[in-house]
Amino acid sequence: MSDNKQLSPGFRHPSSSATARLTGLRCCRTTAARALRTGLAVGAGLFAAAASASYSDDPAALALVDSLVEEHGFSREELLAVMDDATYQQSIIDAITRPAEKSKPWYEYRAIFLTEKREREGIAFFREHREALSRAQAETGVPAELIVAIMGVETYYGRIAGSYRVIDALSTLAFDYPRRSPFFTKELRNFLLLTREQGMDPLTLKGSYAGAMGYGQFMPSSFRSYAVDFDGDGVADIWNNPEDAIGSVANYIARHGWRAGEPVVSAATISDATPEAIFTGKLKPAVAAVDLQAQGVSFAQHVDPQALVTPLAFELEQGHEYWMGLHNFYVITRYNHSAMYAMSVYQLSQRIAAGVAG
Ligand SMILES: [Ca+2]
Repeated sequence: MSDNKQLSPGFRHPSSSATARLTGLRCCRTTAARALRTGLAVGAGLFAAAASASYSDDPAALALVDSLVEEHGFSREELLAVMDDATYQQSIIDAITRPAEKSKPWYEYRAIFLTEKREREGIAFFREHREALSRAQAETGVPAELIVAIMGVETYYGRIAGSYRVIDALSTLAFDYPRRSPFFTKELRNFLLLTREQGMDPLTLKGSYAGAMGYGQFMPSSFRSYAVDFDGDGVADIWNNPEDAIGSVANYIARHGWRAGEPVVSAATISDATPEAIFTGKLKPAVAAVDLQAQGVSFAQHVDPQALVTPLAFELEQGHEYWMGLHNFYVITRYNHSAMYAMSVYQLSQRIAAGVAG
């Protein structure tokens, strides 16, 4: 979730804290576009409407309020107050509609995430939170260094976790971005539910322009499914409490099927006889290792011949490097649906583990 245009848990669209922070123009909170939307952009009325652009008079927002009142027993007055405070942000629309960057080749992508600085900060984070990380690993089987690496790639270990109010991000995208309105309306609903469940103020929580929150950039639906109160104080605070963030990321990975002790990838070489068609671009392992061996693929590590793998070709400045992704590699892509994302996280995790041990 950075300028790599990747996704937050549960988020299926380009998003990223890093992208959000690159586009954090806060000058235009209320704009002519919002005024146009409200149908008041006539003469001086444009500025009057722009100055008070909230969502308490928006029919779709009112429909959401109705359903939360009816189905979940919310106070209508309280929800209307929230919607009145929720503010359209043109910069959020600008960020989500920005043309997707040309996807970077691996050698450029890894240069963003596999840096000495990120490695150094990861080692420090690991040492500082060793107790919580060990406990999370013991309870879930997810390696401590993997938990740290995910937070490192997502938010620089919680340091850069987004500066938009979540209520503004989700309201703007739910009610003023028709193409993704159903998705973001569902996330806004989950956000209002989770803040009530956790006793949090929906008007103060911060996140990315797409509403991804905290150290691990959870979308609200992911929060409600996977966030945990890992220090036992009664609240799952993935924004300010690294212990809760650690437990939550571990739980997310565990619940997506992590198999403790199994490898993630094997380096591989191919032969002249290996058909290019084995590189399907699919993330889910679907071919038995033994069948790939029959097509000239050699595995650098021992892999169960019957294990399903997915062949991966990563572009270097010259040529490619080849990897065979195993089940646990696929599990990492459940956090963010990209092979380069999963490989960056994995390789960062290995560097952090080596640094902590060394
Ligand atoms: Ca807690």
